[in-house]
Amino acid sequence: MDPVLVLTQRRVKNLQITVKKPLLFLTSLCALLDASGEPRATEGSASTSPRATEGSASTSPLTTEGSASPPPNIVLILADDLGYGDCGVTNPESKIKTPHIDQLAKEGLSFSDAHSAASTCTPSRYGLLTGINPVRTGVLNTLLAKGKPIISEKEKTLAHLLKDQGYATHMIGKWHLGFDMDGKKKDFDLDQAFIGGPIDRGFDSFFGIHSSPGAFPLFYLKDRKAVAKPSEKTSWVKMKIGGGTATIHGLKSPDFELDEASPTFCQRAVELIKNHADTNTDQPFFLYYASPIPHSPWVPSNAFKGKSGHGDYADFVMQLDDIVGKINQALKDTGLDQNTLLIFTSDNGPGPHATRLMAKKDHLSAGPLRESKASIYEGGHRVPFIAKWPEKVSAGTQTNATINFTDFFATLAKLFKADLATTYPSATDSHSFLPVLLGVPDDHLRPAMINGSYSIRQGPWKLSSKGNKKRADVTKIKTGQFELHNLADDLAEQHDLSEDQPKKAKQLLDQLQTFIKQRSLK
Ligand SMILES: [Ca+2]
Repeated sequence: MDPVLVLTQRRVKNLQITVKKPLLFLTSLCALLDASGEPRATEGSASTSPRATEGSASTSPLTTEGSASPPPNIVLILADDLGYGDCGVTNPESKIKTPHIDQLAKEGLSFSDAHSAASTCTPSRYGLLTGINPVRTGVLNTLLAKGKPIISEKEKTLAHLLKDQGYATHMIGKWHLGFDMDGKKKDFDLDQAFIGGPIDRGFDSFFGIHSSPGAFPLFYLKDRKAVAKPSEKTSWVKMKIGGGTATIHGLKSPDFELDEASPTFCQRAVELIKNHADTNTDQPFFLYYASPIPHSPWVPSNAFKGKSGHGDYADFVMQLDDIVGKINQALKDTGLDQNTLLIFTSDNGPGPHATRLMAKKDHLSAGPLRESKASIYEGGHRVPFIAKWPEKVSAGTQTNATINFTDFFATLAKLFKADLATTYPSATDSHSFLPVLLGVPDDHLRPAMINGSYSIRQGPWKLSSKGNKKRADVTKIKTGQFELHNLADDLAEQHDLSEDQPKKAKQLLDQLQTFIKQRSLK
């Protein structure tokens, strides 16, 4: 029998429950009775690599007796371009102090092998919210400022899933998944409602920006409407590839200042948490907090300028760290923290400019990993990932289980015993890691991960297109054009084993080519 089921059956015998809302109680009970997390093998065949969860799995709260809990609040903090080496929990050699992120790790479970759904903003966020590998549908490039909705109406999001479970669903921060531009205009029509954004993809409320923080025009969106029209000239300094800078000019709304955006978002998140606590409601909430930090432009507010001693980028990371601390503290202050699943992660690896500049300061933004943002190598998509949930997740634990952003959908679905295949069939590439999260002994057999059309990972083995170059047709590429790495021995992807292990290389290439042939592009 599934070990989770054994544990939960033991626990259910001793339930002492105050039922305020029968539906929510039923949901919670169902969640306790089914947390097995069977993988749905569609992205590739299941990995045979044993997963090893370090830490005190045996002391999981699920093993203790007590009363059933209502569904947890869920707060998902997504950093923008924070590297694997930019915080202490994943890089002890980091030159940037991140005490609040490190504290969060002490209060929760830290993943060392977590991956964003892609190595750039838009496809990563698409995969996170939908459970679809962006490669499957051809969402490979990051949107510029404007564009069609990336998430179709048929594709369900985490917000839809949670709304179906009775949650209030909120988003604050950077959307970057497009709006319906009506197919006529190149610019936003600020007099019209912004259709196809968060409010039309499962969220009850939205306050944020349309895409990257430096993408003009700059203005806040509240739900579907612009708060104020961009009418004032402004500029910011952009790093140029190959060195040097360029001043970018554009329009902003009178109420928008680049260095005030993140403090504004943080304040709204804290207020949302406190308001939720004040209403004393049984309705759980989901907050997707998509931070624009530390994506360029690096605009730390005055309180952080100069604080790191390593320049604007490091100062900006420290500001992000402070925001993580403020949100965590708001949950503690309200007492909501005990039954809140608080996730902190980053949408992709560090930006190339940040990586280059910080290296001069003896800081490796990607840590020990090869390359950075936009790369199929580990530096592009292996990200810090911390999960805190005091009632269910053991504090101060670590795991090397392999997870992908796309898996969050199935994990929550499993928590609520929602049937993924029938209720949310669009979440094709989502594989529950709920047992890993709950610290229940389990061989986490995540199927192969495919990244950027040109890389496939199964267990410790990873096959990547040589030189990280995009190919016109991956189905016609020979194994000789790929390199093979064993991440268990070679995390930095320095030793190509494709000639020593031709069968493994061929097997992975076959899997990759099969996936590419069978995918359905938008
Ligand atoms: Ca990003």
